[in-house]
Amino acid sequence: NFKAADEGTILKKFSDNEKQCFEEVQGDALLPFVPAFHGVAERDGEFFLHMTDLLAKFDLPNVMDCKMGVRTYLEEELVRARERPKPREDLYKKMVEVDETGPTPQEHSQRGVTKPRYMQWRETLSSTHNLGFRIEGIKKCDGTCRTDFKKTKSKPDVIQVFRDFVGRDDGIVKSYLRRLSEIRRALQASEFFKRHEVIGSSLLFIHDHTGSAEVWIIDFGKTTALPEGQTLSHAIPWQEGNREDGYLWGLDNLIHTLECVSSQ
Ligand code: 4IP
Ligand code: ADP
Ligand code: MN
Repeated sequence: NFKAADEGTILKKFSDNEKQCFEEVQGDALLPFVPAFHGVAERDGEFFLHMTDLLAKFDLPNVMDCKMGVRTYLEEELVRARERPKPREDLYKKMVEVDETGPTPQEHSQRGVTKPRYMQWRETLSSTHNLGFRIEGIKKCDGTCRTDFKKTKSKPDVIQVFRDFVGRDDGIVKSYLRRLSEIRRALQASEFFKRHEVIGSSLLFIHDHTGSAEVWIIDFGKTTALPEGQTLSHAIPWQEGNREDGYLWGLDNLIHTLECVSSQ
């Protein structure tokens, strides 16, 4: 999905939706927390979004991707699955790999689960449902990569993963917390945030041995504008039809979780 590009930049596989978000965020309060967008680029007949490589300034960075919100799929995916259920074998296999007993007897016999069913299962197994965010992956400075956080659900479990990620460095935690409260303030001032349903977006945590620590808002692939005049609170529970994403509720839980990391 990604390609290296000129010094300090990367290319992400083109999506019209994400391009639109990058354009709408220009001039918004969120701009300082989103990778700089350098337009659309073409390579070998394929289109990409050209953006700043957030890792470029770091020396052997440690990176964590936290997917934000209580819901990780679009309401329209739910409607579609209800009207015309399309059981998928790839999602069934991914489910079985994590938990043999995940699929219902019917899903076992058809060897398929629908997309929202898979996504909801992922949400309740991980911390998405109970905390409003989840750890998707971690890449450490030594090159090791971990994405086996599908069952990391409880707050103590998440604290443990964060503690390992920061190497028990309180200075890093403090910097992360400062940055998160800046992001929180920017979100509350943002017109873009008010008018968009933010689904599947992540906060990218990056730090290195020099003590640099930053958090960035990434991935607008499934962030969608609301109809004219409609806004979201991002903090009240989701009920089908209200399009709430729980982003701010998740951010508050994330901040509180990180506060627990430093206090021990
Ligand atoms: C993946 O599940 C992720 O949720 C993907 O989201 C999602 O793509 C995939 O849906 C789904 O199978 P696992 O993380 O358990 O592998 P992301 O791209 O944010 O990682 P979408 O397109 O919904 O974002 P499919 O339909 O691409 O399989
Ligand atoms: P996807 O839509 O495939 O989920 P993301 O935008 O979430 O793509 O990016 C996937 C991963 O790529 C992130 O977890 C992060 O590690 C890396 N990444 C994304 N954008 C950037 C960026 N601007 N600079 C550096 N790394 C990035
Ligand atoms: Mn993503």
